[in-house]
Amino acid sequence: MSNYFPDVSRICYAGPDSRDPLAFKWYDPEATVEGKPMREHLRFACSYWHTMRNLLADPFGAGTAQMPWDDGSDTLENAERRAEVFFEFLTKINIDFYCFHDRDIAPEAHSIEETNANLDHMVRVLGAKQQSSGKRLLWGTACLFGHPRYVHGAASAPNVDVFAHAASQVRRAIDATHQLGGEGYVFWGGREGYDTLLNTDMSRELDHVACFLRMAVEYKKRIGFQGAFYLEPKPKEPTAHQYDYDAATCLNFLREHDLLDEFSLNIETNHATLAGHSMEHELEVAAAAGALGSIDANMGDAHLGWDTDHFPTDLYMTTAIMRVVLRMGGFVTGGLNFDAKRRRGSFEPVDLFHSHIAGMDACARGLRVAAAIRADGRIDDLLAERYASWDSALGRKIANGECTLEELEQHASTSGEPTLKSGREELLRSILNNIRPEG
Ligand code: XUL
Ligand code: CO
Repeated sequence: MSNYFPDVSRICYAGPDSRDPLAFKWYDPEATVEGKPMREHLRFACSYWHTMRNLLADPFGAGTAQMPWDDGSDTLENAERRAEVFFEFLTKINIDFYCFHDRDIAPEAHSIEETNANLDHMVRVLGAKQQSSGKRLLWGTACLFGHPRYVHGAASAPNVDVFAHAASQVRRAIDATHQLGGEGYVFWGGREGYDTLLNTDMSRELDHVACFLRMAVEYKKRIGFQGAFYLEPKPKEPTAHQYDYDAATCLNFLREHDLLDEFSLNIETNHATLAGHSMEHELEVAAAAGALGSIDANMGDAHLGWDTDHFPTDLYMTTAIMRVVLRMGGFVTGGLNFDAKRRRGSFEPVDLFHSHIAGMDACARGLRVAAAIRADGRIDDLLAERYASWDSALGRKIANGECTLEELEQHASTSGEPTLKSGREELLRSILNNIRPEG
């Protein structure tokens, strides 16, 4: 193995009392929670774009990230070196999966043929690295937002030639994902949305996006790709309005265009908050529709209205996330992908480790607390009790659609004024605060 991080050896579990900055305090990959190893619950993935390609520039200043292995060129040698560094990182941080955009791993060239050849080359390089390291691809995707040709959108572009370019790019990105045994493929509508309705035929654009996705589904079936297709909601950035606004909007779009059987959602925390929702809300909406596929684990800053992609370190939030994941029986093809970047001031290579350790430990602790909440049972019991009247004969009759308004009037007039109970919010929060992590 290469040695681009000479001062870091493999990160190990040292327990909550450890003061070693380069050790896990809560993530013990083989320890079991609810009978399953933590690594299988959490299915951590590392994003190629943030870890290898993010220079930490912001709108006010240049990149600060120190990447001594990267000469900044668009050569295949540089791309291969990045892959070398990335797999050393995955091995040392002990993350099993990764995710990429086509353009993260291989440089775009002057012709489609040359670009595809670059991609094919890097797929072979990454395939060999997966083989020797045992690492796996959680999902792949196409970058349909970076190149200037996508300025007005890709699948929603007003220009059909742009749509064709995007289609050809997605075709190859699905091929790459398939060849690398990817468990899923993400559609994040980078620039699918609008800046002003003055120049936008929204319903026409949405029909085009549906055609695009339908062609992708047909292609997937044609080549025998078994992985999951995910749609990733986001309400704004880079456009003023993104069509995949939030989970409910995506589900409605998929239902309207008869695509719901073919897609589930990849929910990202900071996108949820940009939409004015909590992550828990978005996960509940997706899970209720049987469509919670995967998670982009990050978070925003409460003081900023931007998609800042902080590493997830809020323990209440990671607990809420893992409660939903446990309740739905765990991930199938999905996992927790760190779509997260270090702060601009955290520019040293070792900060890649500190940031991932912080995120992994927060998710692991969230998992342990979520399991403890379930084992404790008080919160679930209070919830069940709150709806107990719906377990009555009348409640079941209504829920089964077998009741009429007239019957209910009869019931209301004989049962008297309903007896109400407290919602007990503070009690619930107090119980939550006092539950200790399992294990
Ligand atoms: C952008 C974002 C993307 C997608 C993949 O906000 O989240 O990185 O996850 O294209
Ligand atoms: Co994302």
